[in-house]
Amino acid sequence: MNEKKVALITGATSGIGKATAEAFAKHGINLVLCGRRQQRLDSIEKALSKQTDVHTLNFDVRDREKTLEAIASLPKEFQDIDILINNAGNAHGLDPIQTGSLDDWDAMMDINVKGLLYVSKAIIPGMTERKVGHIINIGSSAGKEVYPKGNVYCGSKHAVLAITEGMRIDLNPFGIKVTAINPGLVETEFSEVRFKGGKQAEGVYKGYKALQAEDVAEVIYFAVSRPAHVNIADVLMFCTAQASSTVVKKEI
Ligand code: NDP
Ligand code: 8X3
Repeated sequence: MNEKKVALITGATSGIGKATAEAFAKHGINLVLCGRRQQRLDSIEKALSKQTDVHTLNFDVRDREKTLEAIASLPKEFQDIDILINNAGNAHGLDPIQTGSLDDWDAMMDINVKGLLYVSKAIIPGMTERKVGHIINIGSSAGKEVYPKGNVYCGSKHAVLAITEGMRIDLNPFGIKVTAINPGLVETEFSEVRFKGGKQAEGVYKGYKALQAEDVAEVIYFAVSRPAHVNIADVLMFCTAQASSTVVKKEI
């Protein structure tokens, strides 16, 4: 019997997901790493296979059938997922509601909310059957506090928090832990995606030390490494320079 835990991480090709994969590999957790960029999946698999067993899955979480098929295709040794990190997601655009783009809105609701649900749908039945498991949903400070022009992204992350709380209640009879990790500003590819590679992204992390992906990964590992009777239900974490979604002390 394989006694090592298996974690499935969505959005493992960069930022918080990749840092979490690295932290888990260091602690010998076997990994199912998901994302759409195959080259990155290959190079992360190559690096982390030195420390633990790794399997990769390439699918877009917006595609319901592909998501369910990919997870159903897991080889036997990776099928029993102990830890699910629902991390894939991004902001798309930063516009007032009156001029926001329908494509951006679709992307945020389809990836951040519906994608999280599709992945969860594929994995929860195994957890309820085995009466064990830990689901960590990566929300955001934007899921607790709305900021100007954040409208739909904040809405998607408020939905993630509500879904997380609902999961915790519904899965309580099965002994499954459910955790919300809600970071503020983290220096990843997030702003490049939000601003579609545009110049605006360059200034986001300037003039202060933002959270690094590794800072969030450490908290995620802390949550998954608590004793069986302890569940970290909800974490809000900021860098020291950030006090709220709109208050950030910058030295410029
Ligand atoms: P990155 O842009 O660095 O990483 C996003 C990850 O999500 C990538 O691995 C990407 O992989 C994956 N992803 C995006 N869209 C899809 C899709 N349609 N299907 C499958 N995978 C997808 O950003 P972060 O690491 O910062 O973001 C990770 C999570 O953290 C997100 O949910 C984000 O909302 C949240 N967050 C981020 C904060 C920040 O300031 N950075 C703060 C608070 C929360 P690929 O492109 O290969 O598919
Ligand atoms: C990411 C943090 O403040 O850019 O969720 O929305 S923020």
